[in-house]
Amino acid sequence: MTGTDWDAAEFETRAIHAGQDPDPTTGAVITPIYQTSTYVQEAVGVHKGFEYSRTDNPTRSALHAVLASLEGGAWALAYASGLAATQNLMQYLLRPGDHVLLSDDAYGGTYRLMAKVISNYGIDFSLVDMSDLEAVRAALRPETKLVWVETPTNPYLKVVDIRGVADLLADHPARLVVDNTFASPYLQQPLAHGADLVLHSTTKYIGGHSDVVGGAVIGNEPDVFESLKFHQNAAGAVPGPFDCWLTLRGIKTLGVRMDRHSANARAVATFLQNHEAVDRVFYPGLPGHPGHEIAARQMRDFSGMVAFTTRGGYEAAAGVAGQTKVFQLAESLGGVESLIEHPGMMTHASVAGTGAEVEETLVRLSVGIEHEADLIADLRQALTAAVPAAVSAD
Ligand code: P1T
Repeated sequence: MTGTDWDAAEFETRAIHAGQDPDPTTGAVITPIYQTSTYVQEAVGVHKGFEYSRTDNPTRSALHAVLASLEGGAWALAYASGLAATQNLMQYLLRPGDHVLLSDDAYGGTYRLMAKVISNYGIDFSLVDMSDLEAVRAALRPETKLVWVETPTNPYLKVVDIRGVADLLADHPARLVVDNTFASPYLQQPLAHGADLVLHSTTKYIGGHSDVVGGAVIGNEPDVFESLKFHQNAAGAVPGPFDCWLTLRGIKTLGVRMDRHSANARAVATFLQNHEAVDRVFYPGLPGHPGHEIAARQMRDFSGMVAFTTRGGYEAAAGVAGQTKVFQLAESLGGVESLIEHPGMMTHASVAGTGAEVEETLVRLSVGIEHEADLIADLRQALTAAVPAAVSAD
């Protein structure tokens, strides 16, 4: 199999081979890190397709090819971060006077970019609970040009019916962008459900090892690709060759990692649901979750993110987050190691006082691929240490 023949292969095979044929010069099995800023030209305007690494770089091209393949898109563009991708996309899609519908439960940095940067350029936005299709319909305006969906959402793990939102927009000029960071393309492919564009923070599951920051946009329309590439080259938020290489290496194991993340998260969510110090558990894989059926329809499995509220107020929640040992207290998610955080004080501090504010008793877990028994034992000891008074007082 060579080049485009990989299109016929299954996901796990494409993750390892698509865009990553052996190096034609040396036969190297792994795509080289083309750590160069520029390329010699044979004559003025005569070159091998590469002129300058802001515009194109062979390691980045390989990443583009595999990302497009995994999301079932015609093209992909990689960026220096998820937010760089978001900004480039918003700048390309929006003009003064336009309006945006943004998920009321989106990553705090996406909200901050919208509210504090993009809105300075005459662009209005509304926060909507996208899991409520009637609310989406009611919030749409003639001047809405962009509907920005996360599913599952960050941090409450709400599930949005991608096909349902796409159908609402069938006769509307707004583009539907799905931030697929929490699911990864292994578990969910939004283009197949009617999204126009997919966005990733590749920092998370796609990279998978907490060693690189990156972003990506994937789509089908050729003219969108040309314009977006123009905007990216004009603005410059590109990833370096080594970052692209780390992301390529992470992608090779995406399928096996996501299977394990999902299995561990299911076990952790079930444990939390039965623990007396826990008030509510948010995990789309639990049959009682309001979005469970939609998630089961549009996702292969339910991924590794779990959130819960503790009994006993802020001190209890912050105490649990501070007392785990296997779960490390840190922002970010999607790496092989388990992380715990307090969204209200950490990842979502920038939404305090807005319609997107999160509860002070909320704790978010990125469940890694360690052994399930160690993860559960760690949470049990932290809950026992941090919440005893609250539990016995109830
Ligand atoms: O961090 P960056 O690569 O720029 O990606 C931003 C981003 C975009 N979309 C979603 C759904 C995200 O979760 C993020 C980043 N999120 C975290 C750092 C976090 O801990 O939630």
